[in-house]
Amino acid sequence: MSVSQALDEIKIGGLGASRRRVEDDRFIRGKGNYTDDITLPGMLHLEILRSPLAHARIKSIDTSKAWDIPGVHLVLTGEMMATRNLAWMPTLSYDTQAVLATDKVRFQGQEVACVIADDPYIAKDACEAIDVEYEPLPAIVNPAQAVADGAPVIRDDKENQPDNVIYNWEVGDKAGTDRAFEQADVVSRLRLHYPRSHPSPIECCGSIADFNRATSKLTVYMTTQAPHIIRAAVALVAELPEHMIRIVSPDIGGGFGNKVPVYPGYVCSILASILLERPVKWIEDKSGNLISTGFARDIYLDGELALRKDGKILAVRMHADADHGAFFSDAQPSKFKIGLLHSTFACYDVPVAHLTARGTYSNKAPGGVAYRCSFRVTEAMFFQERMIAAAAADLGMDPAEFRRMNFVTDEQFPHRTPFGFLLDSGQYAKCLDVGLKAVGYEDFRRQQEEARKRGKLLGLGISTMTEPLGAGNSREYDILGIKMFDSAELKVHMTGKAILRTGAKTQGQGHETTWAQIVAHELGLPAEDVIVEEGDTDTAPFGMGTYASRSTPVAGAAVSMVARKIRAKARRLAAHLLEVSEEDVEWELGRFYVRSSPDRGVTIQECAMAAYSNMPDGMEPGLENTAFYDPPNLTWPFAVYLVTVEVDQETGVWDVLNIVAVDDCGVRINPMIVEGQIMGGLTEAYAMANMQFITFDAEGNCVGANYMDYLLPTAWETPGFELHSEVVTPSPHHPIGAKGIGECAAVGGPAAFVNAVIDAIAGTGVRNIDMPLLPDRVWEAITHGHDVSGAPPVRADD
Ligand code: MCN
Ligand code: CUN
Repeated sequence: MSVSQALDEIKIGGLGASRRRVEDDRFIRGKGNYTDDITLPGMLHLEILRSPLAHARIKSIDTSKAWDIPGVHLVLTGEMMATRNLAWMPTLSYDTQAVLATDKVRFQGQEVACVIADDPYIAKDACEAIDVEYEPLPAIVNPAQAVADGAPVIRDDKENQPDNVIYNWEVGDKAGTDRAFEQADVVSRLRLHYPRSHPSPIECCGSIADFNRATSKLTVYMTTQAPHIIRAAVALVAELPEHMIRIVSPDIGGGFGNKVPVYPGYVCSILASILLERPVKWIEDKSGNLISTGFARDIYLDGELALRKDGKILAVRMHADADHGAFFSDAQPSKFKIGLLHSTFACYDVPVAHLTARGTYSNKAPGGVAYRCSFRVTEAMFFQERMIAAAAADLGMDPAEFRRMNFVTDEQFPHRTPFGFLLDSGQYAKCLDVGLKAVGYEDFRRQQEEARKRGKLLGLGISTMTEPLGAGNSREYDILGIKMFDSAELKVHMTGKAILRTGAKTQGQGHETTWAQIVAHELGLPAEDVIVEEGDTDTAPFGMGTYASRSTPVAGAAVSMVARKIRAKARRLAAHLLEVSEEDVEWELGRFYVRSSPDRGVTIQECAMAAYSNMPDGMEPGLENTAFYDPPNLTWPFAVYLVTVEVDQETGVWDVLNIVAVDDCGVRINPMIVEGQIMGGLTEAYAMANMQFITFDAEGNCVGANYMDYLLPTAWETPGFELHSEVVTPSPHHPIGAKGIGECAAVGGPAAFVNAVIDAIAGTGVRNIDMPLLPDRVWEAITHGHDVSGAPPVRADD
């Protein structure tokens, strides 16, 4: 793009414009329309009774006192759900999940019963009036307990499930990897636990189901990141005809993966509305959200690198033990049981690798994937970068140099990884150079030496990452057999104003702003003339929703493609208006002109008017179209994050001195929004590394299901960031060269913080401290010179 073209684009709010977020007008003024803002005539309220125990047999449930409370309309139990075949529902990972418990409770906070009443307070009181008699069973809170001899079988509801193992899975070349290890000069090993973490968006989950007996239509307003998938799931589970189901995602107050899964509350509100023929609203409270929904991670990683003395990586060997909680309900679209964990080491040129993974049940809320993650890529990159740091230390090599010598080089793209992924493009060494310069690498190393002499601990952590973003393509990715692609529909009105709808669903990412910018880029219409709508299955074209930072790679590409279809028709209209043949018409941003006399031209707006008022003979009127986009490959953004810290030896408290981020996500549609995504991700990364403590004791009690332990950093705690955008490697297969960015900093960030703290205490012999790096853990590591595990169960004195 020439400079004058780029300036023209900025003028109309096109590609590269840091256009202000149009959605913020209503958000900042308190005029958003969230699920809980919606009130329907005659609406009732649903509250859920949750299990206080992690594992127990249900001996009896007495709901009589709850029914007697004035204002109560319905009390639902598992037994009643079972009469409609709804006590259990299928999960997206081909398991089953209890909607309301029947035989047993399997995690603390599990849904046992629910009450529908005139208001939420009556419903809550009535929940407390329900008597449940439990017979406690021993609880399992980690994979080692799950597979121990004599472990109680959590899923005794299932046939052919004699133990707690969900799957054993492997990928890669075992024999080749074994051979490479035999030839290694040095073998470096690391084990760690990536703790449970929780997306905790500001808005909790909720739904309003409204079944209209007269029309037989079910409308559900709900907090979902993927409305069309929910419509398909409701059609299957509730056996309702698909065209009689309308799912509407209004404004969403943050998703972060929390709003991908299907929760029992949604199902109960739908059934209650069908039974009562009135709208039923369920809005989760904060502790309900923290204890029962969408956990992520909880994985034990153990790996080895085979290394040559000079630093070349010869092979990677890795084992993962994933704790999925009581139900295998991963909402991920790949056929790989462990998600995309095997994207690990993708940015390094590793000749051969082998990964094994085992998934187990435990007495915890279901979880595994889904917190700014692209399905375990977060764990993959964390392990990779912690392992790289440990290996560099074992070799006595500079960690930056060690990375550089093992990177996939610019000439190697497209690059096939040993686990089978195909990397599209990147300039890894260049990003690293920008980062090292920005952080003042050499200088910092000198300061660190000097500070150490004075007894002060400074550390620098590097994390580099690449991430497979944009599920699918449809050849390899599907959900319950529905192929992964996405869509956009563009209607250009006669005055040149337009409405764009996509199958994605923004939850704060800014689609209403950025999609209009893509249309502006493709058609030359000012972005402000394009409104964007998502989230209503009755109006939006079919799409798979927003997660895995797939919106830009897939729905965003569909926006480009539909705009190009519109432009192709506009060209025929222009030829007609200019009275020349189509071949003689040239395009520049917003205008067609005659090649031989550039002064003779028509604007895109004139073409729009002609589509309704002056079309050539035989042409179908109107200027509307739809595009479905099936990407040929994932997009692979790259990033380098560098963090410097100071650790206080006396207390184990650590402070961040500096954070430098170099992100290459290809062409940036809106640089300001991209920076916002990176800052948000780094804030979450910092929170996970530093302060977010949520775990389990030996009885399976969830410790930290509150914002006193599971801290959300505010502007006060959050360090400042220095962001760099000078490296741009377009994705070769994306229509505008954009790659995803939404998760990168949350994926790659955590290792930079941990590496910095471990670097600061180098010399103590400590290889690992599990996140969160709470002061007592860091203090213990320094004082006793040993690794500190954060694996549950927590000790009684914690
Ligand atoms: N963008 C851009 N140029 C690029 C890439 C992206 O301008 N090269 C813009 C996009 O147009 C979009 C935003 O950046 O406005 C994020 O785009 P993308 O990377 O495509 O990610 P998605 O829109 O698919 O968002 C999903 C991603 C995920 S999976 C999680 S989890 C997460 C995240 O986004 N949840 C979020 N960021 C979040 N940000 C907010 N505010 N709220 C959430 O719930
Ligand atoms: Cu994995 S969390 Mo986001 O993909 O919705």
